[in-house]
Amino acid sequence: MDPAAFDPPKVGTTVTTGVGGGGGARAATGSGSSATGSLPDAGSPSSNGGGGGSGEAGGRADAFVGDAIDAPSAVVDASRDVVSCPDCPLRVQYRCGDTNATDNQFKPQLNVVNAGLGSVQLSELTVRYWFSEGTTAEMFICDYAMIGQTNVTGRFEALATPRALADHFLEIGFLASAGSLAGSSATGEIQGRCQKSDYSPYNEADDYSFDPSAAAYADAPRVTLYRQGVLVWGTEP
Ligand SMILES: [Ca+2]
Ligand SMILES: [Ca+2]
Repeated sequence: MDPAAFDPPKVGTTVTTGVGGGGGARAATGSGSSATGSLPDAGSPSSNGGGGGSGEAGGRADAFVGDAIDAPSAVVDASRDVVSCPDCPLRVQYRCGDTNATDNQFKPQLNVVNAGLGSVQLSELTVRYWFSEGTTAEMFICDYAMIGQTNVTGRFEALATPRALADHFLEIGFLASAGSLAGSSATGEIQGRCQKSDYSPYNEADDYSFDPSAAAYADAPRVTLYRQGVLVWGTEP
């Protein structure tokens, strides 16, 4: 491989100390990324904006009951009624990039879909992948993104009160340079990788968002999506 062509994998890395950690990396504007992907096989949204009845409304009905929630940083947008919205115009698809639940990394791979007609600034959107893991500092690396890996940020946050199957989340965000996500389009693949600063192993078997059966991109309500901080897709733990 031509070393000059090697794209350093550390670009876009954010290291945090576990609690409330640092902000997203402010990397330089990315490598000639096109605006949005054209949705290859990743469950393309229908052009009429319909969600095809994903049948998740029932499964998500328990979203907002149950254990005491510690000062949620996002609230439900009542005007959107996301709990019963099977055709939410914004949603997250997930593929498990690493099914080994006990090695020293986890690799959520994501595709953010806008099945609506209007465009959305990607910088308004954040994605949370929920997991349980102690206090060791962690690193996020964006291995690849169709929209340009340097446009993707990642940070970790510890929950003040752990929830079922989660005491942290990885929050993926987008720099303004990521541009907008047009209607009836998607970001295309975003390949994340997370490791602890000491490279010690994870136990992913008890992680809320981990789904080793997700061999292909599919709607993933356990990976939550926010627009300007408001939950618009999925169910928090
Ligand atoms: Ca793993
Ligand atoms: Ca865990």
